[in-house]
Amino acid sequence: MSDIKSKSIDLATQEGIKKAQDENIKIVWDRLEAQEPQCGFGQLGICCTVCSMGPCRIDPFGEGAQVGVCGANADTIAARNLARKIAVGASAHSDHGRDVAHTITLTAHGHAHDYGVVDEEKLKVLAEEFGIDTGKPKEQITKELSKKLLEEFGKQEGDLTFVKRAPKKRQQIWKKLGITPRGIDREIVEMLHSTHIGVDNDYKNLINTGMRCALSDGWGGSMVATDVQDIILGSPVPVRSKVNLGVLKEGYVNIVVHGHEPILSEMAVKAAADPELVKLAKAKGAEGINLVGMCCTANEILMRHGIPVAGNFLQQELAIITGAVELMMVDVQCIMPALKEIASCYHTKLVTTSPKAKFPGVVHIEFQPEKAYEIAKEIIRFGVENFSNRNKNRVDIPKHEMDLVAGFTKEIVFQILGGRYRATYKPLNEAIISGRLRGLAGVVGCNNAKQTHDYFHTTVVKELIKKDVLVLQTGCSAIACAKQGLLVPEAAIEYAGKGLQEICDAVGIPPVLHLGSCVDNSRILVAAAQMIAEGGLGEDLSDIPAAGCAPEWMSEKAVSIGFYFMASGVYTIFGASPLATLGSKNLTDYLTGELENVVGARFDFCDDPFKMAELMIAHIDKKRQALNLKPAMY
Ligand code: BF8
Repeated sequence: MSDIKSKSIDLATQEGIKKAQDENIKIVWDRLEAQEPQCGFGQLGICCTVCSMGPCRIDPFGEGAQVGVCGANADTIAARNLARKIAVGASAHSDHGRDVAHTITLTAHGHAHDYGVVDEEKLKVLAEEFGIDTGKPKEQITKELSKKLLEEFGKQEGDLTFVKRAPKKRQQIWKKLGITPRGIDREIVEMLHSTHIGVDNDYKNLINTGMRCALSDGWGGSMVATDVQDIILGSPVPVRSKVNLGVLKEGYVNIVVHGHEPILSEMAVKAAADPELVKLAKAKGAEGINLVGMCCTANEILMRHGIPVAGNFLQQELAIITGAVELMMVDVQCIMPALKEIASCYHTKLVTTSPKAKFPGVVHIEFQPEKAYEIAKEIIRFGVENFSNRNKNRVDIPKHEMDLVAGFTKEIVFQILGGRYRATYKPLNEAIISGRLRGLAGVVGCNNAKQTHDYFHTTVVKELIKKDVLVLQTGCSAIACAKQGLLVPEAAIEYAGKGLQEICDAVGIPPVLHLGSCVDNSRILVAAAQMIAEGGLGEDLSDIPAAGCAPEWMSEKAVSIGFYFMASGVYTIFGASPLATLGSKNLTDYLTGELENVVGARFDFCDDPFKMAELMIAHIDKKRQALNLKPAMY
């Protein structure tokens, strides 16, 4: 058990690992062990597979080869490798955004009847931003807006429309550096082109291109995804729910939705409550249908419907290992290839739904927005019919679950904090100005099997709220903290400093606010921009007493997120795995030092969550000083 405790601090996860061991099923931590020692060149970012004269590697000790066959040195190789990660991460978020934009287009033209405009207010706000006359009928606005949204992806001239949401000063910085994002697809293509053999050999220029590519994600693809999802699926409002593997229910047909794009999972939520399917479940001997989420899809349906969350990234295999999951439906991103093998050890049906993400030999029921509800019903029915195949003797669901409150958006957070000012950021700004609130922190990102699961997220967050820093979260990081009871208003009493406690008490919010899935990091960008517009906290995002971190990051999307936060002016720390740049001292020094003079923010790498919180707090205090604010009150 001591070995298990080093893998995760989460009790449900520990029990799941134990069950896997007892049943001799290999899971992510076993596979990591089998990979060790991992490739040192890869870890340092100095292995190059860009062309077939390689693979080349640079000797980090300075004795062997210092350039690849083409002449690329460590700086070029490490920067190119990093740049490719940014491009892939940005492409994942942005392609998600495109699919959502495609769905609203189909809806506007009457081809996707299961969707409609749910948040008309937001539709109009967006339409105005895109220069559409909002006096027209809703249907016409939707048609015109959806066309313009799709055009953002292939835009050949001009900047992305959402760039205007950033403070003027930030826009000027981007312009001066030539990193204002243009078409979303264009930035990703240009980034990839730059990394082809013999194109960009200047590591600083590669990072410039990388920042522009990442900005096209944060202020482009991800922002489109978030805003359009709110329009067609509804904008979240605070909602209570439960989290952790204990949300799986023994007597029920358990369906897990896992992945990222909420277009299908939204329909699955409805289909799971369809009387015909509930009746079928009862006829099969179940008490009903229990739909739960995993990873970012979980965050989406949690935010909008209060659907319970079964877990974060490192728990996906463990959900199946409970023996109680009839069906896991997946779409795109963060779905472990190992799931096929794990599911085959149980009765669980794994179902892929995206033409972009298949497994050989796994049932594929392709999702089409035109037949959304029908397809969702087909998948849920498949799960219900599988209930009779469950082996009751192998069912063991960890009893651990925790309450949480989610559903905060840039509008809701600040409406709530607005108090009598309602819907203005003034009280939030004033709380920071007065020092009752020290500042803000975005704590986001994944789990990583190399780190003790959930420990880094929860430790850094506890340290921050103790020092009166309001924490904004998304992704698997939010799920980690929710499992440890940090996402309920009562957590303020136990964990928050006096100033933050007073605010949480007054308005009834948790000290840690769940803003949604990873594309919803765009909500944090816009909220910060609106704080600048409110006044009193400087002229640029880099002036706000705020910092960001991804304590347990692993995915390329996290790299893109880190880059767009940093390029927006937010000091950002990556957790235990540095960005695989350490093989190039020049590049590492640039990212962690000189960039601050270029773009007003820089990165840090840190493998100690206490130290990470200290660095963030020191940065917040430095920003307070620069604004001539009084020191934090408590
Ligand atoms: O988009 S936090 S492990 S699930 S990449 Fe993946 Fe990381 Fe989780 Fe969501 Ni984000």
